[in-house]
Amino acid sequence: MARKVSRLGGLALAGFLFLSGWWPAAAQGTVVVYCGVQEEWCRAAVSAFERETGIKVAMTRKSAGEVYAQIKAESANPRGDVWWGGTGDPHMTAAEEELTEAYRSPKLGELQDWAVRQWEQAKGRTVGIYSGALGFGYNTKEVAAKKVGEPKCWADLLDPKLKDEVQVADPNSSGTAYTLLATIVQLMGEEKGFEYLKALHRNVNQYTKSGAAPAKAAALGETAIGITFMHDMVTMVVDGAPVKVVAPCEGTGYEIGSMSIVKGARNLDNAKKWYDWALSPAAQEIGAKAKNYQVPSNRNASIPAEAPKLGEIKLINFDFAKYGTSEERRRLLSRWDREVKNLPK
Ligand code: S7P
Repeated sequence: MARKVSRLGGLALAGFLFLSGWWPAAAQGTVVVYCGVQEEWCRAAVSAFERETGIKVAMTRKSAGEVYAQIKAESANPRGDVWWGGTGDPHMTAAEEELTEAYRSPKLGELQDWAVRQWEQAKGRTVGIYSGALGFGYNTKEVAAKKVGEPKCWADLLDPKLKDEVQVADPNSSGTAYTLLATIVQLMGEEKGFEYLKALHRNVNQYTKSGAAPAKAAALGETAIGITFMHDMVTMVVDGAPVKVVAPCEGTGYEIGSMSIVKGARNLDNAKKWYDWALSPAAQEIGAKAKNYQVPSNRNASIPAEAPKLGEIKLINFDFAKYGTSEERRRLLSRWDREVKNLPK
């Protein structure tokens, strides 16, 4: 009798641990996802995956540079299984530092060339899941009130009338802002590029942690101009904000949003299931339903009508291999910290 009671107690305890999420991950069939896209898309993807596979997902949303730093800090005792989304450069850096696992998905053959190139350059440790161009957006009412012409070029953001009216993220935490840094250096050359960034600093009201925050601030009129990926500004337009999206006239950089499996992932099989699923057309089409308008990497996924047309934007020949290396990333970020971030205005 006593043994029966204690067995029932054990079952009750197991049930409680299962329901409260304390059951060991492998036994419960879970996967830990570090998500780099916008929260709404992260949540929509998690619900769809859980519904379709029955695998429970523990998800945290963070900016690209933050996920990279977290995976590096946890490398002796990995906690995450998959890093899904976020700009490709820190995924490339993590690949070079062997913080992530090589994997050939059966879906690889369905992907656009740029997505496969990312996988090849990273020796299979990361893969492209979407693409999008960098640009800026402005609040039409705020810009009109400042009596400046409609900004069309990077150069226009230096107008002294825009003092404290431009917002962009900090490239240490944000993949968007690191893309800006690498874009300006490639577009103008490093010395002229840093001169530009120093001049821009005079007009910057805040370096935010997350890359998309300036889009929300521009939509609310908290800043006249926000530098973000163009698709993040499009989301504001779709929501009815008085925002105009600009592809800078001098040309601009772009991202290959990426996905990697964490080296030493505790739930490796489920991580691979997420990875294969995330490369499928249906999974990639969830982005647009959550008002995220990147270009998906699966050739069979439909491109959202709202997505900025990459073929019509003057894109630079972005050197993802170079700007994704640890050395270049460290060097550029420390130069930016030294010469730009703390510059008095
Ligand atoms: O909002 C979507 C998106 O712009 O976010 C990712 C990117 O890493 C931005 O976040 P952070 O700048 O905060 O890192 C992009 O990959 C993606 O297109």
